[in-house]
Amino acid sequence: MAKADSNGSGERHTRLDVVIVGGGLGGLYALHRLRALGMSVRVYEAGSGVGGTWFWNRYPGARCDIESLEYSYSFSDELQQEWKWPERYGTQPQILAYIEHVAERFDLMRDVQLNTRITQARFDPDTNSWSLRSAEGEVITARFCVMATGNLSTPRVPDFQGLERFQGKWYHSGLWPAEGVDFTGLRVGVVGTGSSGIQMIPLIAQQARHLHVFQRTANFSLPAQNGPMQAEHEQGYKGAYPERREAARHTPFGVSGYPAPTESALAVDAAERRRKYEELWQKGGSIGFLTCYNDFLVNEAANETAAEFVREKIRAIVKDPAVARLLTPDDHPIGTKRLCLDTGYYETYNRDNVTLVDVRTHPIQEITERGIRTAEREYELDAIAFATGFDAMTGALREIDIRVEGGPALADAWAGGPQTYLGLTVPGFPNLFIITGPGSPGVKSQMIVSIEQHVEWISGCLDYMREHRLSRIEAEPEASRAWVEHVNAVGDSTLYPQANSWYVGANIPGKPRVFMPYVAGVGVYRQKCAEVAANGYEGFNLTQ
Ligand code: NA7
Repeated sequence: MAKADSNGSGERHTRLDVVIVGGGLGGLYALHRLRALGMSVRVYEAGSGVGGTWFWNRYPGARCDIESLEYSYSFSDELQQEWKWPERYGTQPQILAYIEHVAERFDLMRDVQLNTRITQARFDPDTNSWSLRSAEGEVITARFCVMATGNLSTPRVPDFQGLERFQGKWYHSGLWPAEGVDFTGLRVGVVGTGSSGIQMIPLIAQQARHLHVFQRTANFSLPAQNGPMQAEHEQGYKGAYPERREAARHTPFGVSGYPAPTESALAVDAAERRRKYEELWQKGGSIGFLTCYNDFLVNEAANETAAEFVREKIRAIVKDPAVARLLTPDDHPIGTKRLCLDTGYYETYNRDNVTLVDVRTHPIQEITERGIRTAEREYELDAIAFATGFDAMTGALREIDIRVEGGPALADAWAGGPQTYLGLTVPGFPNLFIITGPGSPGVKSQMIVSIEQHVEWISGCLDYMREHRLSRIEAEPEASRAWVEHVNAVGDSTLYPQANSWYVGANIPGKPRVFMPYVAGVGVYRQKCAEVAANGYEGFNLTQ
C-alpha cells in the first residue's frame, strides 16, 4: 500500500516501492505488472487523463500507422479477443478509448494520479531510494523509479521571432485543444510535413478557405489504404492471435507477418521489384516496404529502387509538375525518416485552395501580426498549425532534473548523447529504469511490443532483486560504453544516420547528432535482454 502523510511543512509525502512517471501505454502496463508483484506502485501523469501520446495528439487525422490489430496490448487474451477495432488503422480517439478501457478493466486508475508533473528526481545513496518532486509540491519516495515519459512527449515550436504578435490562433500538433479546432472559412498555414503534417493537411484542406503548407523538406509517404475493419480479416487475425503475437516479438519491427527479409533488392530484376513495390503500395502500410528486401535500409542502390518508385507515384498523382517536383524527396534514403502513411496527402495538392510554400529556398523569417513572413513574402493567415515535431526520445527525460544527490543531472550526463545500458538503465543512476528509451528499439518498432518487453524485463528484474534481498541495481559504466558503441555500430551500418530526422535529434538546434534507436531488430534485442537476465544481470552491479 502507498503511504501518504504530510510532513511539518504541509507538503504531501507519499512512500512507495516503485514510482512510475507517465500514464501512457508504457506507464499503465508497468503499473499493472508491478502491482501484480505485490508492490506499492503509483503512476504520476501530467495530463488530465491517461493515454500519453494518444491523449495529447488530437490534431485532425491523428492516427496510428501500425494496424490496430497489431498496435494493442498482447498481455491479456480476453482483452485482445473482446476489443473491437472499427478501422484498419486506429484513430486517436479510438486508441484513447482503448487505453481508457484498459485502465478501467484492470482497475488501474486507483493508482494513477493525474494533473501531476514530476519536475525533479533525486537518488539518495544512503537509503538507496528516489525522491521525486512534483510541480504541485508533492514529494514521492520510492526504491525504484520507472520513467515511462514517452519519446514524443515534448512538443517543439521552432523559435520563430514574433509568434507572440500573431493576431490569429496557433496550435501545435502535440498540444491540440481537446475540443478540436474548426478551420471552416479560415486562411490556414501548416508548418511541417512530417507524419503529423501529412496526416492533418488533407483534412484541414477540406475545411479551410485556403491552406498554405510551409514545407522545408519533402518527405516520403505511402498510402495507408485505410478502411473499415473487415469481419473476416478480424476473425482470422484473432483466431491466430497467440501465434501472431509470438511471431511479432521475433521480427525486425515487432509486427507479425513481416519477418526478417532474406533477399537483396539487387538480386531481382527491375520488373520483379516494380511488381513487388506496386503490390505493397496497393496493400498499404510501411512495414512491408521496410522489410521487402534485406538491403533496403543498408544499401543506397537497393534503397534507391524503392525511392524512385515512390517518386514516380508522386509525379503521377500531383498534376502541377512544379508542385510535384517540390514534393519529391531527394535528400534522404526512403525509410530513414519515419516512413509516413497518408490518406490522400499528395492528392490534396491538386486542390485549388491548397498552396505549397517552399521554405527551404525561402525560410520562415518571422511570424507577424498577420501571418508568416518568409524570405520571399508575407502570407496572411487566420490560424497556424505547427506540425514541427518534438524534442524526441530524450526531451521528456532532460526536462526532469534527475540526479544522484550531489552528482550531475542526467541532462548533463547526456550532453554528448544518451548513455544507457540496453536502453533500459543509465550508468551512474541506480534503481532507475526507462521504458523504450534511447538505445532500445522502441521508436523503431511496434511500440507496444517494445513496451511489453521492457516492462516484463523490469518486473522480472525487481522480482529477482526481491528474491535475492537486493536493494540497488546500477549499470556498469563499461557495460554501458560497450552497449552505446554497439548501438552506434549497428546504426552506422545502416542508411538511417544519413537523414536529418528526429532519430538523430536534427530538428532541435544544438542537440548532439547521435542516432539514438537500436536498430538490430526487436527479436535480436529481446534475446540480448533475456541473456543479460539469465546470466544474473550481467553488466549490472547489484548490491544489498
Ligand atoms: P517530425 O517528423 O519531426 O516533423 C517535423 C516537421 O516540421 C518536418 O517537416 C520539419 O522539417 C518541420 N520543421 C521543423 N522545424 C521547422 C522550421 N523551423 N521551419 C520549417 N519547417 C520546420 O514531427 P511529426 O510530429 O510530424 O512526427 C513525429 C513522429 O510522430 C512521427 O515520426 C511518428 O513516429 C509519430 P525538416 O524535415 O526538419 O526540414
